[in-house]
Amino acid sequence: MKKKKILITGITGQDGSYLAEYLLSLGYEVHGIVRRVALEDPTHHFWRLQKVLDQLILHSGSLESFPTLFKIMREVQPDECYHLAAQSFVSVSFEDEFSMMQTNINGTHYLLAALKDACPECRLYFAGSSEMFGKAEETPQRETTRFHPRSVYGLTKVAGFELTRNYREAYNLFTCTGILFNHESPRRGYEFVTRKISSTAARIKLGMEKVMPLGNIEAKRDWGFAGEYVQMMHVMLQQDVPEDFVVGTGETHTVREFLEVVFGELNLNYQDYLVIEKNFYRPAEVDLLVADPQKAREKLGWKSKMNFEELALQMVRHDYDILKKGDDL
Ligand code: G4F
Repeated sequence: MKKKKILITGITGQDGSYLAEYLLSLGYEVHGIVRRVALEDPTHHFWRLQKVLDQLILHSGSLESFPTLFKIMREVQPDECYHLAAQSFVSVSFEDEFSMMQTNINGTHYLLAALKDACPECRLYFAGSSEMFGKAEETPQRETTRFHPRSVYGLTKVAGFELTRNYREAYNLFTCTGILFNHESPRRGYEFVTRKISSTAARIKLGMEKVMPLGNIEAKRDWGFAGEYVQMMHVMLQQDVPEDFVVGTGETHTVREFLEVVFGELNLNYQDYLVIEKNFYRPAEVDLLVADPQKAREKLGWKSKMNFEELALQMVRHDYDILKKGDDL
């Protein structure tokens, strides 16, 4: 039987790498779009894909170019496309709003247009975000909760969500959005708060660092394990009808609690190292996010397995073990 073909944008990131591994394990032919600079410097850009790199088919392309996306779509003719690529660090959206708007909104629009013209049978998953809820009007947040983004990043995700819905309705395409709450892992980028804490705590324990600089540690997030969440992306595209789903654990915790678990695991008291720095505060914060994943539970069979504490422990043990061996993170 012919292998199903998959195309992933953002394949070099945390979610892209877990998704690629998962889909290869299901027997798919996995293609990825990567920037030319990544192909020129694979050691630096492909570390998350090391396990499966030789099984992937990579195409040089950029979200900023409609012709390139169209050409790749036409040549690959994927059965499913997972659009994960984006500028995804919320803080940056306050510093470089215009570039984030450009990449995230136009990139999604170009990809949808390329899909419609070059490969309309392909099913598309768009990576939405709980940042779309922002200053949420109800708790927990579900698919029907009104969006009130608090950053340009959140705003670009709302635009992507609406574009995805509009292409579904206007052109009868199978396109849907997963509204994923924060999902972390040892592959998380170091700029995000969980990985910043796990890596810095490990360095402090080993005498390589002295302080833990942070911003608002009272912010609450619904944190789950990225390796599980990518499986839901796949399940969403196997439904009979395209629909949008919220995916999260249904639990919320503060950044402070994450600090406690991580530093506690290393027999340290985070208060001895914590330095609150104003520049890590955001001009507009999202104070509280927590998912109501009932729809995903009922229709997709979703249930998060790794809890908050296990996730934090997994991350800090990973970072500590690597640094202790003398390797760099
Ligand atoms: O780890 P964060 O930067 O993640 P954030 O902003 O919640 O966004 C992440 O999750 C979204 C899903 O809801 C994704 F769409 C998005 O792409 C990204 O993956 O910050 C978490 C919280 C914030 O409230 C922030 O103000 O931690 C607080 N925080 C406190 N000190 C800090 C810091 N965040 C960072 N990155 N660095 C700090 O020093």
